[in-house]
Amino acid sequence: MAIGFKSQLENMDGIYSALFTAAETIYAVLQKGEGLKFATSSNESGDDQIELDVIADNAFYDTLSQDPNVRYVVSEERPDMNKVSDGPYSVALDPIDGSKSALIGIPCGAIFGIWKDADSAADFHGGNILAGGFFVFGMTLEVYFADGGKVYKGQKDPLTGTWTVLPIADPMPSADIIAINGQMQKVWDKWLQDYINDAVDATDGKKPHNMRWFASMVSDMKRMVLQGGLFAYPSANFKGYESGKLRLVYEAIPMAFLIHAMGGSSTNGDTCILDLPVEKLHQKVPVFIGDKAKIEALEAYKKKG
Ligand code: FDP
Ligand code: ZN
Repeated sequence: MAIGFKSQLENMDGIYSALFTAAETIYAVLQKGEGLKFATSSNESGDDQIELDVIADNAFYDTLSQDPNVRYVVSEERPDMNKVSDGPYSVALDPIDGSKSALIGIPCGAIFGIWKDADSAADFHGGNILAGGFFVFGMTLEVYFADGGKVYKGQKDPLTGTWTVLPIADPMPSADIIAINGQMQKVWDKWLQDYINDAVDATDGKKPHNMRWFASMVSDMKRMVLQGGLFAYPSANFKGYESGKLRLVYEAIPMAFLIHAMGGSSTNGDTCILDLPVEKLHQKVPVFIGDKAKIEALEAYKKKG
């Protein structure tokens, strides 16, 4: 399968080919309407799996494990790092992101990051990531990713089966759109309640920020790449949500890496997501990703308390 894209990074083309091939396999399963049922299993984070989570995890593992340049595969659906070869690169994956939303037809996708010389969980930090982004299994099969410092959008033509992958040259767009699940707002920290309340304040003729929440990070991030805004999954003073819901290694870091490459920014509230140390493979982190002005404003609210 030709993907019509040449990585700036050495010996990386086989990894992209493996990722794109697995994404095609998963998309074909979805197009047949298969995999959209709860399985009887759960993953390391305690999430109930749907059948597609398991199918997608196997699809990525099967293609990536054939590439001699892949050292480890890390996945939301696997408790430990899986050693594949002594190659230089390791890939971390959320094989199906947004699986609960996929059950009702909202586009889900897959998130990936590629690291060099990673041998332990701690090596999968944001300072070491070389490439990252996400596939969207929507009306068409699409991919958005940063390879080194360059950002690309790819789309598979459903009629010819050909991929077109082109650089996104424009800087990150800016829009007053916030993607956040408000269910925990009563138990958010006060500074976050203040930030969101001010952002959506419509009194005295003020124009409130628009609220949009797919509950599928890849879909919310696709909107961010194309239109701008802020994506937030904060911590809450509620059991199980003390560090939010999203995982640092295979959700937050690849998405932050992509948005930083577009000129955007990210934080956990105090620190850039790409500067956070990784203690555990499946650790959760509060996530705020968006344009620089919004991230700066949000951090200022937190500092103020
Ligand atoms: P899902 O559990 O359906 O895979 O990866 C976690 C994720 O979805 C994100 O895609 C999404 O942004 C978030 O969880 C949705 O969380 P809520 O159920 O709290 O809205
Ligand atoms: Zn996810």
